[in-house]
Amino acid sequence: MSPDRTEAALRLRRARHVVAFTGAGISAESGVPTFRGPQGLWKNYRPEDLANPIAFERDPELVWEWYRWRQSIVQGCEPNAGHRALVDLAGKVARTSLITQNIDGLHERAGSSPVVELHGNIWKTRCTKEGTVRPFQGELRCQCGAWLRPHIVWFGEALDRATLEDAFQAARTCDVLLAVGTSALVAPANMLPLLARSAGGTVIEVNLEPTPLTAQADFFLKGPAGEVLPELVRRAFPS
Ligand code: BJW
Repeated sequence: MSPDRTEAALRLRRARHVVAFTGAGISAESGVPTFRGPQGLWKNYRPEDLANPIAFERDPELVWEWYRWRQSIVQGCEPNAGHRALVDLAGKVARTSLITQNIDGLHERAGSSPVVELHGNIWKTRCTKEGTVRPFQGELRCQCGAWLRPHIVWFGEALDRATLEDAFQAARTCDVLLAVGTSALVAPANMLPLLARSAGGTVIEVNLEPTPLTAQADFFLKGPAGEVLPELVRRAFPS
């Protein structure tokens, strides 16, 4: 392990409150496509055509077709060693907060609880008229007759205020924030590592490549989350 990794592991070991802030990259090794980059979902689909409320108003069936296709991908995927390392970590630190931008539900399936889902969940629907949130059960219309939509935060939509405030508070008060597999491009979620850093917390970034966050992170651990995270947790808490 490089000196950087040793020092990062030491900070993790000393931490009393750790925030794990994850993005699409942590699920990539499970087979869930990321959004941006050469293999990204949005190489083939323009987000502005599908992931926004106007697109849904224009053509709900087309948007649902895209989400049903993505559900079918996620359904065939299993949590990987990166997800599991965060479950292990939670058993070793006094307090952990798992905050994800992912909508795939793989953290829960790995055994993490609670999981703060900033951008919603692909397995939930919301009635466009009544606002009721329910598990997805195949139907696209509510009993009231209105369209159900994926319970996902699209571009231009506000994140749930209380959820976001709790996430900000966790970032402000943590000793270490692990930013894993996110391009750190999408606001307001990308503010979390910066809040942690400006409140005196240590920011450890895990990614295949540098991001706009890298220059501000204390540590940049380059590599796949499914390898870097288990190694980091093992190093911080040797049994
Ligand atoms: C690995 C790896 C491995 C790979 N190991 N690493 C101009 C116009 C319009 C809007 C805006 C604008 N400028 C700013 C905005 C705001 C906008 C925004 O930030 N846009 C930016 C793109 C510029 N934000 C919003 O619109 C948000 N809402 C908002 O601001 O509301 C304001 C408001 C306030 C009050 C009232 C009303 C409104 C909402 C954002 C919602 C984001 N939703 C999405 C799509 C959901 C739909 C869907 O899934 O179908 O959520 S966007 C998409 O990006 C998705 C993700 O959660 C999010 C973040 O992506 P993430 O996770 O970082 O993935 P990638 O693919 O970008 O990166 C993967 C990374 O992993 C890479 O770095 C790889 O290297 C790495 N990696 N394999 C480790 N194995």
